[in-house]
Amino acid sequence: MTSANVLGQLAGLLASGGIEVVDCSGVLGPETPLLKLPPDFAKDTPPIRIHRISEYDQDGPFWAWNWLELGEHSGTHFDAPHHWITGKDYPDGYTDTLDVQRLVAPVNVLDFSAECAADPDFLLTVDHVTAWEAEHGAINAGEWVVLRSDWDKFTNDEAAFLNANETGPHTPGPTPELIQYLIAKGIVGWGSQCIGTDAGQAGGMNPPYPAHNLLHANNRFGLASLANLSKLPPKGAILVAAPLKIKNGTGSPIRALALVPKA
Ligand code: 23J
Ligand code: MN
Repeated sequence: MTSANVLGQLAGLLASGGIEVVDCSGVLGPETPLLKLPPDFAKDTPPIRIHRISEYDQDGPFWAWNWLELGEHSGTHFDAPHHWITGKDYPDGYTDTLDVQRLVAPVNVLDFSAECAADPDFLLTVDHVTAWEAEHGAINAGEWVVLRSDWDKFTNDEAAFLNANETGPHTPGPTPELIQYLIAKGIVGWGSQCIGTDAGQAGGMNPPYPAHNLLHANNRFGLASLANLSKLPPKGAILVAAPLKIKNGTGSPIRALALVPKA
């Protein structure tokens, strides 16, 4: 089958609904949960603001438009390699220089939502993932891997989403060894439904923030605050996760879209 035939079939299935486009982004606005760094770091990402320019009024009689005030790492978003010091030297590690061929890829959806509900500090390990692979099939080079925690159920409640107390944030994420394992497999990137790609307690890991540190050291991508992963199969969907082409950008909000075969 030629690639033209495949795309033609894809077009037909998209039109008929045989392939469903699932929205894996949350709403981006003033209520969107934002990262709060530990107090020893100086600056947080600023509040998201949507400013009206005009709405069919004296400032623009026939048109409505807004301008945005927001950090790159806001809401459902993409981490480019240049985001972390370990990835700073990749010429193709910025939002405007990365290889877009890598942004559209099969996605492995690892459902550990029950474990995350039982323990907000749940850490996904190599043993969890090798067991998952034995059941669902191998994770391959060139694929996305995302942890389904169903954390998007907290998206309308920032305190619940961040789940922080006097010991810091408590949200699930990967172990350093798991990230190393996935990098060795050749994945394009790792995604989470929480505020960042790392666990809430990842500042105390070795290395600190291993998803950030190791993924970006190896020119891989991160995805955060993904939504609706419960609508995706473990394997068989294709994820499109494309950042804005921000000049020298370290990340960007995304409209993450999954192409899912209808059951
Ligand atoms: C800046 C500093 C630390 C972290 C982060 C950003 C993120 O999680 C992010 O959005 O990339 S941990
Ligand atoms: Mn980020």
